[in-house]
This record gives sequence, structure tokens and C-alpha cells, in this order.
Amino acid sequence: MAEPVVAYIGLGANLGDPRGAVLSAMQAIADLDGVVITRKSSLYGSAPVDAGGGDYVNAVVEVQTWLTPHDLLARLHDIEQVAGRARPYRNAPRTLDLDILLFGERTLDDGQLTVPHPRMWQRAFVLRPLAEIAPALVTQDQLQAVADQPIWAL
Ligand code: PH2
Ligand code: MG
Ligand code: MG
Repeated sequence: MAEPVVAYIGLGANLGDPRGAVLSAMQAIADLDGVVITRKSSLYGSAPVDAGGGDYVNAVVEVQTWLTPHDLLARLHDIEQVAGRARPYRNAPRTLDLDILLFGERTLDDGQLTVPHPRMWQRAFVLRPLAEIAPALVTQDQLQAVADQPIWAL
């Protein structure tokens, strides 16, 4: 089997039972064929960024995967669907959002998937949990740049 790729997945929810949804999603990701979770961040509470609704629960997981980026995205969408994800409008409150943040060294932008995630470096709810599990990937300057965004450990 070819070498796996190390990828990072952002988890977020602010509708229904956000904490339960994020924890269940971690288990669902762990249960995927061709995906192994290697690190899980703590859960964080965060105020919505560029969005309405209630506070979010956010986390990031590191995985090793043998899937292609698009196959991984499709499996993550399946998990969102099971969690009752609806997409009434952009950045609407959601029962579960799973975003591929980084996929090895790959860069990709084909209309379906953009990797690295185009807004990840502007978002404390991504950078703080990412820095917890992969400190080499996030600089102090990058954390400083989002220090005004309210985020707290749960
Ligand atoms: N996700 C968004 C938009 N805004 N804000 C927070 N705090 N957490 C999120 O996961 C989030 C957001 C779009 O996916
Ligand atoms: Mg998102
Ligand atoms: Mg998404």
C-alpha cells in the first residue's frame, strides 16, 4: 500500500448538541476505512467568525490517510449528512462542519476543494487547536494575528 498522507481536519458545530456532534464526528472519522486519527485537539468554545448564531464548539484532528483528497472530502460530507447538516445559506449555523485544512504538502483548488483551507490562517478557531496538536505548523505571529477572536478551552 502506498504511503499515507498526514492531513488535518477542522471540526465545528453551533446548532443542536455541538459538543456531542464534534465528539461523534471524531469517532466517525476514526471509523472510516483508510483513515487513522493520530492526534485530537481539545474541544474549544469560540464566538462565531463571519457568521451568526450561537457560540461554536471547534477542534482539529490529525489523521493519516490513504484516501485521495476528494474521497476524504466525500466521506466527511457523509458524516456531516448523518449529523443532519443543512446548507440553507453560506456560513449558516450548522450541526456539523468538517473541513480539510491541510493534506500533506498538497495544494489544490478545483472548485470543489481548496487546500490548504483558504481562510484557516485568519481563524483562531482553527489555529489554536492546530497549534495544540501540531505546534511546528503555526507560528507565534500567526497566533498573535488572531488573538482578538474570542476562543476558550472547554
Ligand atoms: N465556521 C465558519 C464560519 N465561522 N466561527 C467559528 N467560531 N467556528 C467555526 O467553525 C466557524 C465560524 C464556516 O465554516
Ligand atoms: Mg468551515
Ligand atoms: Mg465546510
